[in-house]
Amino acid sequence: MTMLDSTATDAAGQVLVTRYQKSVSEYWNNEKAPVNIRLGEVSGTFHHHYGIGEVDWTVLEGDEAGRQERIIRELHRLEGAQAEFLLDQLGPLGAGDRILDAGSGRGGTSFLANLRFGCQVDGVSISQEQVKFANAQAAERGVADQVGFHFRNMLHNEFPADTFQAIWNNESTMYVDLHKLFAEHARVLRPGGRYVTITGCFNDLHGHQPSRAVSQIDAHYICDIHPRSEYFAAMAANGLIPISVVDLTEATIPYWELRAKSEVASGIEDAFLTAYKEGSFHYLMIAADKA
Ligand code: GPP
Ligand code: MG
Repeated sequence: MTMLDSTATDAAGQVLVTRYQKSVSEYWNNEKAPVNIRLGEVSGTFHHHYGIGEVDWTVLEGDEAGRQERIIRELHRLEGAQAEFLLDQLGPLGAGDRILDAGSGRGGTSFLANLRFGCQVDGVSISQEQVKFANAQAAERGVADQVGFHFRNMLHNEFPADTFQAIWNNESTMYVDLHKLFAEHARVLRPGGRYVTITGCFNDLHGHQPSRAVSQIDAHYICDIHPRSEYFAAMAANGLIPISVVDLTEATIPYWELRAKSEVASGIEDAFLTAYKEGSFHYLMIAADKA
């Protein structure tokens, strides 16, 4: 083994601690779903989250040949709207602030954040391929000095305490233990800093197990969707004080209705529509401040 090999192995060993984390990393290293790549190619901003807002259903009208392309553009527009809504919640940020994208995927939300706030953005992902892709994008966009992606674990992110004015998870909390996650976020957030997540969580009003449809979503992504109450319990336990909660469930259903009609549908659309419509699953935005 060369020195380089041993360094790479050691680094990977530190970042990926559990067998579960290794399997999640492997999943995202190999992921090239058209529903993500073709949507990303519309504008060059690649997202790994869903969309919100009213669908322009006229995309279904008109010539058959262009219909699928119009659907893809519309899905991408709704995903962009979701990311912009998340950024709306981050509070006032200046060029001197640092912000963290926990579970940064191919970098979409990070780049939109940098465009809006002009500040330094760090993204962490346990997928080496996603980190490579996102850093290549940063170079291509000419913002590599401001936006950087790291092969790191959001549960031990390796940044010094009190580094960030804002941190977000855009649909990435379902891969980790919330108590560990929020303890780590609280460590690196500056006092008064803002935390925001948009997430799917199961409705534990009537029980502590996820519904069949939610379990199907878990199996599809190899994730572990948390109950709604756990977000607030884990925030409270870690000095993160909620300031705003928005139920986006109604706002995301049209995205899924349209996605189900797309040639890039992945097969998970019916599970989301069932879960949302039967009330066993919510799409929530939660914002909190660090005490
Ligand atoms: C979005 O990623 C989904 C996840 C990261 C995990 C599950 C999220 C929940 C809210 C339950 P994606 O854009 O890669 O998914 P897809 O390929 O289905 O578009
Ligand atoms: Mg997607």
